[in-house]
Amino acid sequence: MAELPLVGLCRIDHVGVAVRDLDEAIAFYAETFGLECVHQETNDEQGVREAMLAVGDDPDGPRIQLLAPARPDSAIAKFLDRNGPGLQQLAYTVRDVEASSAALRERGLRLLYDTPRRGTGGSLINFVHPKDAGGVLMELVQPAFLVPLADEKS
Ligand code: V0V
Repeated sequence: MAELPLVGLCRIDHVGVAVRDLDEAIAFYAETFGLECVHQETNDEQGVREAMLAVGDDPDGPRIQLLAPARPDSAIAKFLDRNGPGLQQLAYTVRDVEASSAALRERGLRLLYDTPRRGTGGSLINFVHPKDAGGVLMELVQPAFLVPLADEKS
């Protein structure tokens, strides 16, 4: 039997937490847990305002990602309506999100996007449907430094 291709999960990239109000959540995590916000952006396609929090001193360590809805029809708004604030996703770093997605498709899992979309800080992302990953929304993240520039692709 042919071997399945490697999935290629390298490390935990971040843990995503749905929050109603981003600024309040950033302040809560800073004042209560001493976690510093190291990056903020709005992702229009995903309909989220997000903040990355560093945990400890490792500059490459896993982050906490606070996710607040930027519009009422977004995935985060729907999650908050259904569950309230809390853990929404677990994200893994991969070197090649297309290859990892293909490997998971070969194992019969549903990937949410046919081709990767833009994620935090210029990364490329895709997701495994939570019903195919033991009830966990699993995100694959190819960091920006591993995303080829447009003129390097060919
Ligand atoms: C829904 N379900 C979840 C879930 N969301 N289970 C665990 N964790 C979650 N986050 C369950 C839900 O309770 C239902 O279970 C079932 O899945 C519903 O499935 P569905 O009808 O197919 O889908 P929806 O409409 O509930 O949407 C769920 C998905 C949606 C995962 C398809 O949230 C989505 O497209 N997510 C990907 C995009 C995203 O999350 N963007 C925000 C982060 P029962 O009741 O049937 O048992 S953006 C981001 O992370 C960025 C930018 C980044 O990291 O760079």
